[in-house]
Amino acid sequence: MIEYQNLFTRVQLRTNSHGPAHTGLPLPRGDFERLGEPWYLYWAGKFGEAQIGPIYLGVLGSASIVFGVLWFWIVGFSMLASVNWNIIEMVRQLPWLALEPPPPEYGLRMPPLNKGGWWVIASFFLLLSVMLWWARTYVRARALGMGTHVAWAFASAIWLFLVLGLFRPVLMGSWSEAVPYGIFPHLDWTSALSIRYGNLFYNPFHMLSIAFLYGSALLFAMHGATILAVSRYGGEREIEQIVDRGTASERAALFWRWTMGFNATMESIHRWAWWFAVLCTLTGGIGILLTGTVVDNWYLWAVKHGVAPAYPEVSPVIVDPALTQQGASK
Ligand code: 07D
Repeated sequence: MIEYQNLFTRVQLRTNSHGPAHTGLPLPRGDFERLGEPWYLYWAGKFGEAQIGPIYLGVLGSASIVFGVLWFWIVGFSMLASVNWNIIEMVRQLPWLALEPPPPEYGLRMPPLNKGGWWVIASFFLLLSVMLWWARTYVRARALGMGTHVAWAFASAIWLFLVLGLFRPVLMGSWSEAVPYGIFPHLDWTSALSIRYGNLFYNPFHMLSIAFLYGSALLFAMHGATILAVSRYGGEREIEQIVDRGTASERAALFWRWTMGFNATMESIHRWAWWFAVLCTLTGGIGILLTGTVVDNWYLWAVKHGVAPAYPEVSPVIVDPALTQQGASK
């Protein structure tokens, strides 16, 4: 029986010795030209397709990159300024450096540049960049006659991004609630938010988000492993699987039916994957939006709703810190 080979013996398609490389489908009227002569990279061919380019940039892509670079520059130069413009120190301390949002006293007003003003400006540019990139995923999919599933999945991630940096700070009445730009500082922010609001583990939407995160990893592993396991029968070659039904996808399905009594189909596995990924950030965004706006202490919320047991009353009764004198003055 013929067995397909993969990875180590993969034939890398190179058309330049046989004619011009395929640049893709004709573009709709009004579109720009694709940029760049296609070229080939052997190692890219190990990870994906060996052909690099051409790329379509267009108005949305170009504008998104310009605003993204502006955001990156503002964050980078702010970090450099914070170490007295010393490049060596910037490299040494990079994981600890940050561009922080304004302090609480400014609320939602525009603070001086070095008191969070740069953070506001940088965030505005990042917002533009991300939204333009989203529009690009939508428009490019349409130009290819595709569905817009990638754009809507991306929109779910953008929902969490907007909750973290825009919707929740606005509802809380302060930019200081938003996430700082920086490697460890943004991690410290998550930790501080969790502690301030009574441990995010008790937030049911954080629980759901984790279930979908872990579920996505599990599904991805199962699907990836299944397809690789039948690639010796050409399982990863989608066209052959459609036009020449044979042993690969049927065998993959049978494996799961034998193993767990039920199997996904070639189509449904991708719907499962899409929903798990989308629901991770969708539920996550709901959880963060409720934190501090509707629920002030997730542990006490969980005790109240019978999710968590109360500590035995061997020590003084636990009072919501936000309701104490010290909490109220914060
Ligand atoms: C963040 C948003 C989309 C991003 C976009 C990209 C740019 C530009 C830059 C190229 C990822 C914008 C573009 C920025 C790019 C360049 C240069 C998506 C994001 C559109 N947690 N936790 C989650 C776990 C704890 C906390 C989600 C596990 C503690 C907070 C996820 C554990 C504390 C928040 C998750 C754990 C805490 C979360 C994120 C274990 C303190 C959130 C899902 C085992 C550390 C976020 C509801 C995601 C959320 C979130 C997992 C523990 C705090 C499921 C496994 C108890 C504050 N946590 N967590 O896809 O949604 O993020 O919460 O301990 O905000 Mg958590």
